[in-house]
Amino acid sequence: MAARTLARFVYSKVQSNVAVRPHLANNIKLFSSAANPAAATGNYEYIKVEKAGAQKNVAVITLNRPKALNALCNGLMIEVSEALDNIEKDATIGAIVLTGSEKAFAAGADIKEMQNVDYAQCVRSNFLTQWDRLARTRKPVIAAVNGYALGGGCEIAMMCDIIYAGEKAKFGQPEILIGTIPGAGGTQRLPRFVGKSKAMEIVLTGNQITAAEAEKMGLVSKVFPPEQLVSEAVKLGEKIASNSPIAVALAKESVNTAYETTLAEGLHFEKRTFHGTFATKDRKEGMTAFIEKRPPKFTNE
Ligand code: CO8
Repeated sequence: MAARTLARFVYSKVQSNVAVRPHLANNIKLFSSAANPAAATGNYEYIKVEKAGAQKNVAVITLNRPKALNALCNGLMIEVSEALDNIEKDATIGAIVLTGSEKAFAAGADIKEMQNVDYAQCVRSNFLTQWDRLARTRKPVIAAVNGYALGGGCEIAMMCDIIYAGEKAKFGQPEILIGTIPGAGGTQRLPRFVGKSKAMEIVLTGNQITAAEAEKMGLVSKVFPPEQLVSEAVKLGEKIASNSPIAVALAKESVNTAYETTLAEGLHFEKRTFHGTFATKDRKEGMTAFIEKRPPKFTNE
């Protein structure tokens, strides 16, 4: 594919979300409306978006490209980015669950889409950079991984804040088996989560690891029977969403800062951020509610 053809392909994918599927724009608008209880039902091609939980305050994004085991084609990743943009704007949503099917969370980037791309095209089009949108999400994201989370699938799970897995989940970075290397964090996030030796083994062999192994390594926080996984992830999302959204956003930012700074800088950032919570009404309300022995009423102020 010539560079211009690739650029046109990417451009046309973006345009197709607006022009060919005008209903999407309508859904985006609806999704932002707290007044409409059915608003979360997005009409996408490769994903489903719903509101879940007793108070419908958890957004569930389900990757839905079953014939390709949720391979992460460009169109799918654009839809995930659009859904995240809408969810971030929706004040009724306090947490996000990202999941796939029982067979596959995602079997990686779409190999068929990448097969004939060359280096110059990758550089010129900044190939697959939109994947970073997930890592930049300010609301907490829980990955609920059933089945395969391979290559880009494992990498997008690691872009989430918490990973829950089904008992039959399989994680891996098999890029080495197809002549390339991980390109969305596999060589960077994985060693930070599981240590160098285990990360090297996974990346250099392409071997898959089980949910139990992933939990033991600290990649996954809990493992559930496959059919309970999404509801457990939603329960976790509900628990997080019951807290002050400002405090949740600051806590997430502070934990993520641990990966980017020295200990001294990180501790300073944490301390100043902690001090900053004393400028919020939610901090006052939380402590007052504790002393008055009643549940807090957070207002996100
Ligand atoms: N891309 C495209 N199609 C895929 C992919 C994929 N990654 N994985 C599966 N499929 C398709 C198959 O081609 C097949 O389609 P068809 O029926 O048309 O032939 C269909 O899904 C079903 O797959 P299988 O028949 O292979 O199913 P199995 O149950 O036999 O095997 C596996 C399941 C083990 C998951 C197998 O499909 C597999 O090994 N898939 C590829 C896994 C892989 O190598 N992933 C890494 C891809 S590279 C990558 O992710 C790099 C990320 C870089 C991101 C950079 C961002 C900046």
